[in-house]
Amino acid sequence: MNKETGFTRNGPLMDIRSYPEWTRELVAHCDEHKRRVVEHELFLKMRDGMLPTSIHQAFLRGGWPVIEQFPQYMARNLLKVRYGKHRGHDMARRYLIRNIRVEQNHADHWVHWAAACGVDSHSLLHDGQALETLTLSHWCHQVCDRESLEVAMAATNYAIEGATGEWCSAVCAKEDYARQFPKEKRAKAMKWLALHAHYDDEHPWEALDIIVTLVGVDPTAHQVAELRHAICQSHRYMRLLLDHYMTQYVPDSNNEHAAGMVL
Ligand code: HXD
Ligand code: FE
Repeated sequence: MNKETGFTRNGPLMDIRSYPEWTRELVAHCDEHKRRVVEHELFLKMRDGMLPTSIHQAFLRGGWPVIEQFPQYMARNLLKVRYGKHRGHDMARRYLIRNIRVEQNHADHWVHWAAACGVDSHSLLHDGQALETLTLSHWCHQVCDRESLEVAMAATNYAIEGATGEWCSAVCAKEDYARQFPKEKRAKAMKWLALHAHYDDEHPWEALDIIVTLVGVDPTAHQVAELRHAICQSHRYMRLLLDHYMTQYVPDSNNEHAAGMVL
């Protein structure tokens, strides 16, 4: 590694000022795309407990392929790692192995969330999917299969998990959503959301730290452009999925909007 251009973070993990100037510009640029996901109407309606049942259930089904496959995207990236090759590789190795294990439980929590919303696991696992929602999972496979460790981690662990932490926090910011579930079923139904809603969730920052360590303080314009494209592309595909469901939006006439009402 060229010592002149190598990056070792000195400041706090979750402070953008701990990263080189190019990183700050990248994050600022991509945040605009992330915002259009996090503040999407579907999530606002979900937060307010006003998402029609059919859209709510379709969203849970449509999100499933990415949930199910997420550890596999990470496994593809783990295959790119060479122990001792570079400090960034060693950091990625530790992060990916640890988080593949963590994601094992997340798939179960999503299944429980869907069940609490009236989506049985058979239909979750086997029903056909709209093309507009499959594109996110296809993109994740493509980018993790074909692109470098840093670009693929930027698209998945940074972009998708980063935006997800924020939309989950938004949905959990008020009690309205949780209250739709009967008290005795609430904790189980809310587990996936609650786990991803930690506003201080370190995962995307850890991914960013690894990405910056891999490319260093002085990447080429091409490297930065590739990272920017991968991150924004993930946000665009997330939005495509959300837009697809909201095109079907018609307010429930009898106010039977809530997840709990499905039960
Ligand atoms: C969003 C729909 C528009 C898909 C969300 C994907 C979130 C992936 C989060 C990752 O930690 C995997 C998981 O199951 O928890
Ligand atoms: Fe997760």
